[in-house]
Amino acid sequence: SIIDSELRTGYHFQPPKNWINDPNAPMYYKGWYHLFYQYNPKGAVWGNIVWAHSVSRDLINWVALKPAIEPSIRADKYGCWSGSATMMADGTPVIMYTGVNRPDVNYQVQNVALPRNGSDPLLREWVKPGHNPVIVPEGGINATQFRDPTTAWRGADGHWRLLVGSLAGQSRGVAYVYRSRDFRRWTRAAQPLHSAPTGMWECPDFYPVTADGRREGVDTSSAVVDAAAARVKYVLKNSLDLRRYDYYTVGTYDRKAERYVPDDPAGDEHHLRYDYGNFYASKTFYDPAKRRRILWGWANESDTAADDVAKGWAGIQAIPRKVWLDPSGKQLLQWPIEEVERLRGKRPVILKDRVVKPGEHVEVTGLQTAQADVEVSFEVGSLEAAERLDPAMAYDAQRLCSARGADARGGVGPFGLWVLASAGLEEKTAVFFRVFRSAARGGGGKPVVLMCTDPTKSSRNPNIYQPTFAGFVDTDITNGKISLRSLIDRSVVESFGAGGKACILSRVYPSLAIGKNASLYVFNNGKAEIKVSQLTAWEMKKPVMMNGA
Ligand code: DQQ
Repeated sequence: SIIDSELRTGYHFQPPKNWINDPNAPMYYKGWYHLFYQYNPKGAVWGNIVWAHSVSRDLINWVALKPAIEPSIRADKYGCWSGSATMMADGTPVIMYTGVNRPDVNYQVQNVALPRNGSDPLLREWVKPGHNPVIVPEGGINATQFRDPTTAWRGADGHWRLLVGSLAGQSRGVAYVYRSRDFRRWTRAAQPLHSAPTGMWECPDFYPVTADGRREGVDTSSAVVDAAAARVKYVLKNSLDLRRYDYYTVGTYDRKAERYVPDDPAGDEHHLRYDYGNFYASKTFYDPAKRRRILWGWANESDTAADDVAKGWAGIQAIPRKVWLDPSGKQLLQWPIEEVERLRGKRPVILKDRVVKPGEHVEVTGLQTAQADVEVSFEVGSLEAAERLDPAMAYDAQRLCSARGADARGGVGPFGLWVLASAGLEEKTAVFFRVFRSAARGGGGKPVVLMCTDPTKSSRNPNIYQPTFAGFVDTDITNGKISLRSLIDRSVVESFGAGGKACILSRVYPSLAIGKNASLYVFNNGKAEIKVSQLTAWEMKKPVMMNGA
């Protein structure tokens, strides 16, 4: 049956049971990483939302503490929704979160919570000062679409600024700016930081990134100083309620006007995403211990709600990713945090210089792959056979991929991995590339790379939602080389194409390809021969996830 304990993830973050959604207020404090998240203490469906709290030394092994924030005041009686943490000048964190204060409609206000005891590195107790709520919807703001405050940043004037996501009119996503001197009295800036006709903006995130090719992160507030010394760009991310994807743009922040301007004027419509799969309501934080910016994101289930109730759990957090600006300045790069490599088993299976002919597939044997980390470098012999890209599909990777899935013979590709494959290949999830020749004006035959995850054969269970996910990879494949990494974890396939230029997380629910019966293959369904220059596959150990409440 679908309700198989073999489908529970091994190394992705999950509490022992119940529903989880958005990651909240990730931070590093006195040697510990903190993760809070939206949690239903009473079941495996969304509702009764509190802030669950876990702590870790390494972002991999976790101790669950008791919930940090639960409904207890008038301003959050009907829900403690998403929010973020900000480090005050003296090093103590403050959490700002959305409270729902009416039972009939989701009327939303913003509240703060403070650690009861800042000398406790685990920050077990949080108190809500009496002056809550600190921000209420007024001046024509839609009170039922007004939530998810960001981490605040400090301007040169010493005042704090933060964003609250909202919807103006029927369809305009908005990020309102609020300013405060003391984190207590907040006033809204006359103009929003940014807006676009994309529907409601949930969980905005706004942060600086170094623009000089370094991978180092920048503290959300220190950019004031850094902007002069190093070149800094800004990223604005919004979670689009209507589409359920996390979109971002890269741009500049005009501090004087308090506005953000995307570099690409069409950027708001161009839909760069953190992940082209199941990944939502994400949030970054600056990790001062390793001077990097880390991205957390939530991946929902794609089985039925009835399955979730039967399993007793729903929702996972994706493996935390380091994010930095691509040297081109046009997009971000993402890579699983290095700590995850500590879970790799000692003896990886390695394949070298293995040619995979058109129509051929090669099994990777000698290890268990239901819970594995696989890195592959491919080399395409010739791009001659690349299919012509239908201009009508040139901006719609997803449509292109569902029309030309893993089993549709192509020219250059589809080639890639079959993961969580059953012995007779009745079940398999394909993660692959397909190279097209651009027919677009000026595109002049330029190779266009599509990355795709095709789960349409992932389970024999008929009641599963199996969406194909895809994105274009902005990489130069003229030398024939491209890489792929997949983190496979029983019901998760989390893949990174071309060194993190495109990422796709997919949830799958095999009925045969579970536990020891899950296999891994390299496949080639194109006309062009491909070569696996190197494939390294590791079994992944289970981290410690214990209860410390
Ligand atoms: N989830 C929270 C909201 C947020 C949404 C409620 C995004 O604060 O807008 O659980 O998934």
